[in-house]
Amino acid sequence: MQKQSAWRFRSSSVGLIKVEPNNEDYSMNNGDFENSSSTDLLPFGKSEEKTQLFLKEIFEILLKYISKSFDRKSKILDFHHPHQLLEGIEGFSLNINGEAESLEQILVDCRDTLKYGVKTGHPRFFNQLSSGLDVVSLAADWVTSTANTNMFTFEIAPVFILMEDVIIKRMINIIGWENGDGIFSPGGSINNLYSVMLARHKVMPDVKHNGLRGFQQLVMFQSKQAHYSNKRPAAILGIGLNNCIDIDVDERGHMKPGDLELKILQSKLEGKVPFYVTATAGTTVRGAFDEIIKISEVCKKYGIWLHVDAAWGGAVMMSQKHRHLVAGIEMSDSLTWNPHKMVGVVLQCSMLLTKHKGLLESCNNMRADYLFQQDKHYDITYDTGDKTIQCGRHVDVFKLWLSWRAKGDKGFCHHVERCIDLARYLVRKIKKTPGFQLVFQEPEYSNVCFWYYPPSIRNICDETIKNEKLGKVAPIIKSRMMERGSIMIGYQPLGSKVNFFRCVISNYAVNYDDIDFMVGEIERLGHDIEM
Ligand code: ABU
Repeated sequence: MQKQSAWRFRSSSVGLIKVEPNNEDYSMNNGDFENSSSTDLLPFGKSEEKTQLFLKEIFEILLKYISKSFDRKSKILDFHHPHQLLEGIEGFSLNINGEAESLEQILVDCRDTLKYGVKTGHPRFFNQLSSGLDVVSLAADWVTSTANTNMFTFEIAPVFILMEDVIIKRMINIIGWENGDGIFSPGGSINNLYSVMLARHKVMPDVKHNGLRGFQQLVMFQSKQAHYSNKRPAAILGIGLNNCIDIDVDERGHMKPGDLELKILQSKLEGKVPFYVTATAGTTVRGAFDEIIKISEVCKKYGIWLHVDAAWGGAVMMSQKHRHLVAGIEMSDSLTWNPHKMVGVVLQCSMLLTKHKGLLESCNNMRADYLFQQDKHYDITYDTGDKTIQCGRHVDVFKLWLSWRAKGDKGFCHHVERCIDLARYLVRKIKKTPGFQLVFQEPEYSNVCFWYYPPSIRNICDETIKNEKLGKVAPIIKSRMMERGSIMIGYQPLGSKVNFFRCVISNYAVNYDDIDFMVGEIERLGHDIEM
């Protein structure tokens, strides 16, 4: 369906000016997008003006969306079921029918795409570890996309490659390693995979050329509450999920070092080679921090690689007040950190860091001589693409670099401390609000896990029946949240705990009123649930 754009632009001696649709100049100077197509834009149409008008219109759409994202009166989402979106709503069609559409339609498509999406920057979006809409890193993403380059060589991305080097060196310093290396990749799961590859390459470098046949069976370990991506490398790398051993956690959700040592010894008795342990800094559901010092002592005793999955919790390194949560992090061999989570850099921005300089290169290099020529006229150590498992690699560093420039260490520190303060406020609120119950008493980070008991189940004496009913409450409230579009919070079971809400605070736009609103809204949406 064709729709009209709200604003037009025309050129003048002072540049492009915005013209309202009924302005008399409009018909003469508008972009006439209805009768234009992509071939009227650069480089085809030789029309710099048309290109500018089109992009200004896109910019207007984005500005409106950004304002709405921060507006508490606007809905977080306008929920529709998959079949409704596929069938088309108010003319919004997902079909690719092979025809070239007008630029007017392209603008409408952009507007509709945002309209039916989720405003993850909204201050009442608590659904994921990554939330918020950081304006500086958003600007960086626009700059990055405009540069549209690739991170494999200094030759085509000189500034971004050096920025990556600068950021990696700064992180090595913050962690407390003497030396090291790192890479940005598409997310924490890939970086956890990298770390297993490095650990295996260190202990069995010949696997790279000869494959696994003839080598002893490797075994790796992580806590029962570690992120699932810590296990997937076992499947990908031929280690096998059965050789990926879960370690028990204590009542705070911390991996038990004693159980780790026991299971390492068991694997050795079976003739296997324990080679890799993941400690988690900020577990996905409850935000627990494994005790790195104790785990590193076990790893050191048996010569095992220690990886810290700090994708979520690594941001505490920016705060003197909370850094104690990752005490001993300098004893790790590698670390994953996602600035797109707690410090709010726009997606995606994730890095793998290791203290073993040169290992990424020797593990992954393929020496493709069409790309990584050894006889270039500049320092080819900056052709970092051969350290990765990718070829093409998106520029993710600039979002973090620019954000750090704009906010400084202090800005990141405030971000983490504010989110943790808000979470503690929510804990206090839950403790004193009837019908709410914390799943875990004293959260370490900004994850707050809780149940809501509707009045109809509060007085049930049989705990089994009560629990069974309780497990159905969160999914019902979640569906109502999404239909109303007022708030979003995730839920899940964990071990023997039935479905509970996990509120995560990582958005700097959240304030104390939003926390009050969340508790009130859950009550409004759930008080009448009868089972
Ligand atoms: N990479 C894990 C993120 C999952 C979450 O937002 O809960």
